[in-house]
Amino acid sequence: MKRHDILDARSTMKTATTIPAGFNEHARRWVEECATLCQPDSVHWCDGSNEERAELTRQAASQSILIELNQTAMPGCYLHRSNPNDTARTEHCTFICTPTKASAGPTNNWMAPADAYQMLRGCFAGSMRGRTMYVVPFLMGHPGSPLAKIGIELTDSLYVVLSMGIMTRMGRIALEELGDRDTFTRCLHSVGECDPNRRYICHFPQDNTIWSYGSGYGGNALLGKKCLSLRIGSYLGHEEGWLAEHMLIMGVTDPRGQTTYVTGAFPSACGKTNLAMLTPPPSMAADGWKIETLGDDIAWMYIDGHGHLRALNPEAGYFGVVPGTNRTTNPNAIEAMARNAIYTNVALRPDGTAWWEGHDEPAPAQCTDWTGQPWTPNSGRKATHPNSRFTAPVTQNPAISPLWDDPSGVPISAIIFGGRRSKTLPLVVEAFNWTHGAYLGAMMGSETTAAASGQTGVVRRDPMAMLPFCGYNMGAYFAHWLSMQKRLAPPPRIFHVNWFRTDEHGKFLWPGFGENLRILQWILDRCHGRVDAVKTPIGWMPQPEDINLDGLEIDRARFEQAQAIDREAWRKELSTQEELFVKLGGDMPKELLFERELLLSRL
Ligand code: OXD
Ligand code: MN
Repeated sequence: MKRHDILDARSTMKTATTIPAGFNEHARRWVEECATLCQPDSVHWCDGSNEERAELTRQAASQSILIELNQTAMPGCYLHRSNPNDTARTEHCTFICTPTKASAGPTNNWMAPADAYQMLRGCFAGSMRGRTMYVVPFLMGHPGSPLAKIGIELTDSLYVVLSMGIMTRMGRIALEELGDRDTFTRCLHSVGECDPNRRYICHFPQDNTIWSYGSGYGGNALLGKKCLSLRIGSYLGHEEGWLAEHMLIMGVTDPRGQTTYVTGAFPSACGKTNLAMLTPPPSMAADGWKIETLGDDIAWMYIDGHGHLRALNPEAGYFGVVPGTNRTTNPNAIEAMARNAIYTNVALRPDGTAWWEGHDEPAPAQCTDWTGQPWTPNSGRKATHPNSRFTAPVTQNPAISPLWDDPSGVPISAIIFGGRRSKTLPLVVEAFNWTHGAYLGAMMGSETTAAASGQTGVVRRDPMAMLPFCGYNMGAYFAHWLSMQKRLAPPPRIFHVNWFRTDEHGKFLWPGFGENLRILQWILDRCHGRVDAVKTPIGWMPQPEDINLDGLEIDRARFEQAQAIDREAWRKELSTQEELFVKLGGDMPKELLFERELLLSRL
């Protein structure tokens, strides 16, 4: 069943609607087809205005979809409690529906498009009875940019509408960009009955279509983010010669006043938002070091007319993890979420303010937990869901880059890969060249924590942090990365970092957070040819005296421990990479197989 065949001739749209100016004929016809299928009681066409936001917020509050927080302490802030069965992305329910299984590749779940449409049509049929269908036009990327993508999301969730209003450029701005074209991503979403056994997030790259059913969670339901900007985006990037990446973008200004831009890919729970918003340690701030955020989750990267890699953030908001965020770990995030933010699944204090584990203030004597139950510190459970989130406009981040809104993006000097690894991986290493760098990214992994799985030290391979987000065959994705090199003059340098290495007592060897700027300082020095490095079997590594440890409690010996190469552990590391190589089989580019052989022989 093709998406344009969804109209069932026997049914008619339940409510005739007046279509506001700005929606073109293609949009109108498609909305009508979807309304015929989903049978909403009414259709609301969003214009993205402040008045509309105020009215929809009022409605959401009156329907208890949003709970108004204390407006003196947290102006414009609301709390949303999700269904407890719907608090995270569901990778096992996420499908890439390409004509052949091979083009989705062995790391993605696959369904044949015709089967997926037929099955989902059954889910969506009548799913919006008694509800309103909201028509949400949105823009990912900057108005006027050739890379910008327009989507229209149809949803029955007011939480989704209000969140899309923060996370994207939503409303008329998107329609103006679309004009009378048909080239918008058709995003159909219904929370349905919110049943985990009837939850499907399906992508149809060839149809420029996303159908998501049965979940209201951000990554499953705000379809501009992971679904469009990464899965459909990476597919388009492969077709059109650019990259859609799960990366932060930041500018680092040194005491000379020179700003250098870097991107970084880290799997979830490795501190990507914290790094993107890093606050320099006082001694470095006094010297003139400064950080500017361009993005904390997604980077679209293309090669400009001079052969330079440039990156831009297609989003307009942050959807950040709340627990552990405080004035010490991330003061910029605290400022960004202080107003006009939607909090999901945090705790509510008696004074109407939000609280979470890792808040600046201690646990309240009593409060209401994320599920709406009374909670005290003796309850024996957390007050906040570990994946509770804030949604806030990027412009509220005090460290926002003045270039965040520049459609041409920023030139990238370094790409940083990283994971959470207690052993083996050093604090920082630089790749020998682009191909070696792609290999470091392809072999990236992160350890599961004891809290999450009961098994510490189990490495999940997450190539370039894209395992859940690559919209096509991972082997073809690696080949696409490798092929970029010939068009880059010169390619950015590639680094691998690991903030999480521990000593024999399980203590972190490196303090992390703002102190990570010291490692960025070396990365910048390398980019600008200001510092030498030591050639090791795994890549270029800093001479200890070239890392600025002034004012840090850790000494040179500890730093060297964080950098040590344990050859035996590396050989084991290489053998555990085998699994991914075997899984990708013949799709794995020969160059990466060769890099692995070379590393083995160097070891
Ligand atoms: C993620 C996110 O899951 O950004 O990676 O929400
Ligand atoms: Mn992410």
